[in-house]
Amino acid sequence: MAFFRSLSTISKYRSRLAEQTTSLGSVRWLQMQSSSELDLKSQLKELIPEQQDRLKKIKSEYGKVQLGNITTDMVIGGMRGMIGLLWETSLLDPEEGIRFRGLSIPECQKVLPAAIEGGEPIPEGLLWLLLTGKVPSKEQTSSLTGELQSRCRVPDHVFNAIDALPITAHPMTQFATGVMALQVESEFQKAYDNGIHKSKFWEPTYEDVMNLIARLPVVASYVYRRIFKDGKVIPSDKSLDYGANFSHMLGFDDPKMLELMRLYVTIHTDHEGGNVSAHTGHLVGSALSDPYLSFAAALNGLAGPLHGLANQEVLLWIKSVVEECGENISKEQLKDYVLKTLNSGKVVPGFGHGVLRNTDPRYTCQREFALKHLPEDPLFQLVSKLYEVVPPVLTDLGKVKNPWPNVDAHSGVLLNHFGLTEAKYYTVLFGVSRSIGIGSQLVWDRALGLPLERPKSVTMEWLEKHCAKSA
Ligand code: NMX
Ligand code: MLT
Repeated sequence: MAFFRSLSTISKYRSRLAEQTTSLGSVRWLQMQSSSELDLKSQLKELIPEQQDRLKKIKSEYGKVQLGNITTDMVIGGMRGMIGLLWETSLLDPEEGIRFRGLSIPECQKVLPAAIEGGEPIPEGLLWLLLTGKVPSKEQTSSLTGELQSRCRVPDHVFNAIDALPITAHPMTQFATGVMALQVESEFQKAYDNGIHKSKFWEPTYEDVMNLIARLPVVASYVYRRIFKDGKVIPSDKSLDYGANFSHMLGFDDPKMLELMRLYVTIHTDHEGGNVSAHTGHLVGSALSDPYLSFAAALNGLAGPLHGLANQEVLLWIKSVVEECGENISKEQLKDYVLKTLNSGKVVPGFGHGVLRNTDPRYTCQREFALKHLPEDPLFQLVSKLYEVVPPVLTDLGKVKNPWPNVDAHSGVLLNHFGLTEAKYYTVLFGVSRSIGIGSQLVWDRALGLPLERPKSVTMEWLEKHCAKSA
């Protein structure tokens, strides 16, 4: 298939990787492109017709193939396990975890361009991969860094809208308000009002998505500096890549923190389509709401404690453990604290998952980062102890389907180590990263002409009657 055509520049390693991903996931063939193909939008223009044909073929050949049975449990149980939407950019395996266009996190760490030799991938590389299904070259990634920098101007009314909120408003409220204020510059909305043909919808969507991704670090760091640093804003540094520049604008220039931010933004981008934020962005986008409206809605889902706010909850919970029991807490004491949390009707934040049934690989790569850069950090050591203590306690409850840690169990202690100690801000970081996954899929939603999302709902009476008849 031309989408994954091979080129002579593919290294042996990449060939092996391509073979491996063929058998494992969505990527049929990974290619490294020649450095002359630097324009991402032209790449998409070439890929879209092929993918449109592919979807048409799936529809005509397999449209009536069953993908599973819907049970009453699924309908009243939050649609767990129910296949319900098309999401091209990533796929989640319950045991193995996420693959971005067929690549696992360790594979991304090997093949995506890094800012320093052997360092963490830079998020622009992942954005390219999610949009095209291809591993970008270093030149392509740098070109994308430049493209994002050229789009990062944020109009004053956005800062004024944020300033209209009390400083005590939650950072996610301030951030989502900033995103809504950015919406007034939507290219999609303008084009739609001017009567654009639906075959061209993806183009202004692409413009909005790229502008949104480019502008979010500016808005997010404004929120941080407004709330926690007396409003002293730090301008963007055009010599830096996306993740590093975001860290810089927040006020953190330690090279290790820049690496952490690159890793953080890369791994939080996408988690297939059914999670609350991605699904919300896709649902709202299906009404042809523009990417700003769709992403603002997604952020409001991310702000819930069972989803993205869990990263805030984890650090606050860890700090409450330390406050009550000290840093050198024994495993027995820690177990008692976990039981106390459960007995007061709360969840243990950072553990469990709607799909995963194993330790989240996003947790594992953060643990590896900690072992490399901050092995002696007392809160990291506490997180390591939690890994031993919490799963057996949750398993003993007899109802928890996944007792293992998720991405949020680890991120806070890393940020805290480098001075970003304000837990209430953490979900904003998650939000900046998630724009890359949701935005990439929104471009494909429009390119593939995916329809309005409108599942059927039923009442309890309907279920009683229907199930009594089928029993
Ligand atoms: N602590 C206590 N109870 C839990 C936990 C946990 N960490 N995880 C699941 N349970 C309970 C859950 O509340 C439910 O109880 P009940 O029947 O009384 O309502 C029962 O176990 C069965 O739930 P599951 O089917 O295992 O999990 P579900 O798919 O419903 O929910 C989460 C998944 C992620 C919402 C849940 O594991 C949780 O609340 N975890 C803590 C919050 C968290 O870390 N969220 C972040 C998820 C990742 N992200 O970034 O979005
Ligand atoms: C996510 O990254 O969205 C979370 O792990 C939640 C999910 O996948 O359901």
